[in-house]
Amino acid sequence: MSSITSILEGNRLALTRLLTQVENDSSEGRAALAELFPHTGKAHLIGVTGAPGTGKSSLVNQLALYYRKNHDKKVAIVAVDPSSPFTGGAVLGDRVRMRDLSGDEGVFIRSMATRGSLGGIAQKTASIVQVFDAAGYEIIIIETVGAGQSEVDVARLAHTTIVVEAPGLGDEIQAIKAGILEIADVLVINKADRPGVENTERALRSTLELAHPTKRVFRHHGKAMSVSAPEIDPNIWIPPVIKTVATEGKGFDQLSESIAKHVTHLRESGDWSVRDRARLGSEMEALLREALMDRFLENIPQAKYEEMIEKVVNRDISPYDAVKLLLNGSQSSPLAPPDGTLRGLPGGEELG
Ligand SMILES: Nc1nc2c(ncn2[C@@H]2O[C@H](COP(=O)(O)OP(=O)(O)O)[C@@H](O)[C@H]2O)c(=O)[nH]1
Ligand SMILES: [Mg+2]
Repeated sequence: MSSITSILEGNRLALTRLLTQVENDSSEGRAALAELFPHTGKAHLIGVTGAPGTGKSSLVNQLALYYRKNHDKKVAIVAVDPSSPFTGGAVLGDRVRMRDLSGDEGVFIRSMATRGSLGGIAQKTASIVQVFDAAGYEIIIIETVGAGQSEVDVARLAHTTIVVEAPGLGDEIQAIKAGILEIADVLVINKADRPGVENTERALRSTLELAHPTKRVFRHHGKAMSVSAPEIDPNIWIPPVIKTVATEGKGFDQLSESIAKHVTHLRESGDWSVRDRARLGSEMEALLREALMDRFLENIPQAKYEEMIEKVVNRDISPYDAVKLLLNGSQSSPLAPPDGTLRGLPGGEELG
């Protein structure tokens, strides 16, 4: 039986092996990804992001358990967080909680090594997610630590992005950046058992109101009328605010209900395909950039490249001129290789 067939049939050993190949960006991995790709596009990708310590890993655990118990869905967890219990940096309590999920054949947990460039991590995460999707995991939860660009990258990858906040993380305004709210489809205040929940909720709702006004005032026959945003446009999604206690499994009925509503919204508004297209488009673009750069560097001797940087550093020429010289100076144009293939792309030979 081919390894592809094993993956499609849900063989865990074959899956583990392939995930490693994909993470190492091996040629076997790339070939398998190309073969598996037609089987993808079925899973619901849920991103979970937020500051360290807000309880993301605990929440992801509980959410996975919830989908197992109440929906009997196959769940994969991809943790892109150096402090995640899944990545081995676990305190004992986290390991104990992990026991809830281990031994369940319907759950697969994979942690990502976080070395390498941010772009590289996003690319690998996208590939890993494709493997799980093809292997029949219906819910794929991606946990990333809230650290700027990685949040945005995950939001781009996921259909539904959950932003996790928690009370008592110092200055509320600091914790609740407007930028993070822009990517949130569902807002969670975890640790709702802790003091200060009301403050966090108030701060969150007022920031949210700025980003997504829920009421608009109209002048109608000289009278001011307040109309709620969904009445104006039913396609507008206003992120709900859900309170959870991840350590006790509280609030997960409401959380899963909000997630389900978001899926319905994505389907009905057409945003599901819009997001799918944007995600695959940016993945393709990243691969294209990488392939073009590889090909370009192949045609330019390293010494020449270094020499050009030197000239720019000495202010002899501008970066623009350096690029122009490098592009014109190569033997063959990097855009038109003699063998007509795009090297470095999975299945590149088909692109001639
Ligand atoms: N009191 C309380 N503690 C929680 C809750 N959720 C998580 N924790 C604890 O907060 C700490 C950080 O949780 P973790 O899931 O690792 O957070 P992460 O860094 O965001 O992934 C752990 O000690 C958890 O047991 C909660 O709802 N209430
Ligand atoms: Mg974590």
